[in-house]
Amino acid sequence: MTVTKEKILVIGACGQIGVELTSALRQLYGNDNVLASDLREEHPLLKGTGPYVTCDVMNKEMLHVLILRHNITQVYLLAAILSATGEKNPGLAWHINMQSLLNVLEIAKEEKLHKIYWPSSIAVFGATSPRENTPQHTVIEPTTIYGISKYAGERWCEYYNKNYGVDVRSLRYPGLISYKSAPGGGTTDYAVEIYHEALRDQDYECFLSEDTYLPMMYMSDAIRATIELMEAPIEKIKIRSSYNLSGMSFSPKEIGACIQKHIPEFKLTYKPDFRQQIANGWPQSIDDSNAQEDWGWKPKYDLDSMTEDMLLNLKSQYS
Ligand code: NAD
Ligand code: AKB
Repeated sequence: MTVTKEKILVIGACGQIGVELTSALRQLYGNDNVLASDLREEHPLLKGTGPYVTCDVMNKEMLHVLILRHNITQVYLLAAILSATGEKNPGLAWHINMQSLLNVLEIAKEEKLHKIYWPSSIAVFGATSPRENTPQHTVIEPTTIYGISKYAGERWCEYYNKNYGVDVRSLRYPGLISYKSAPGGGTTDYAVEIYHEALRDQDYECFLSEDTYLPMMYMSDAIRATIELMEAPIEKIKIRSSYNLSGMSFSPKEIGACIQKHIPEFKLTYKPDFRQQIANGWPQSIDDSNAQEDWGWKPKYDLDSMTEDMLLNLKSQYS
């Protein structure tokens, strides 16, 4: 393949991360050099900002043709089934999360693509991992099908890097909080819903208990981390499974109190459902010293600054 400049394909571009990552990549590489794709219709925020195709990542032949036809050199694979949706249909979650990754890794190997990005999650950890400051290397026994698929995916990434030289890079994202595109069926989604409901009804019934601490991150930090990882010189990337990544840690009660500083009448109640059990098996906070040391990771947002920014941006959407 003779390509002189980077051409990027984002798969799952209409999801919570995809919309913002595609926009950030278009700013960096130029609109025409970032091809957005998804099963769904193009997201309104992407319309008019660059090329878009409908593509099912499970159809390997079509994906292969698309990559060749557009001279793609890098793929960001974001299509997946998240934790809560995955528990409702484990077979489908396993099939989609695994086969999508294998399709991309195999094409990357055959076509010698320059770089691949694939996100893992804090969901790889389970109840037998240390819950506070969970280290990079520790006991990893995930109990959700989502976590199992992410852990298996990490092993595949390392395997393709070590055995075939595929430059695949990965982050274990915490729960991500954003206002541009809605979250897609995760256990941490409450931390997005709560802002919408605080502004709409001043009332939110949380599906996790008040003291459930989870690792979280504001989307702009997650996008910056992704781009910094992908732009880092190859010799700095020492972990080829997936890097722990940390932003902040809080409970529903704490985020509620933070919102009440801006909306004093906001009322928060709790009705834990099946997602409580998923959250109970996940870490409360993450040790990301490998990411800090290897490629200089540092988050910017804490709970207060994120809340201020979320409310400011959502207020203008609701008015
Ligand atoms: P999302 O559900 O919001 O978006 C996924 C997108 O993939 C959707 O637009 C969906 O239409 C698309 N998709 C699904 N099946 C497809 C297929 N067969 N072909 C093409 N597209 C398909 O998910 P997200 O939150 O943006 O997550 C992206 C990635 O980041 C996933 O791998 C997820 O596990 C990971 N991650 C997300 C979070 C988070 O808090 N959002 C945290 C940790 C890891
Ligand atoms: C989920 O809750 O499933 C995701 C994640 C932490 O991977 N947000």
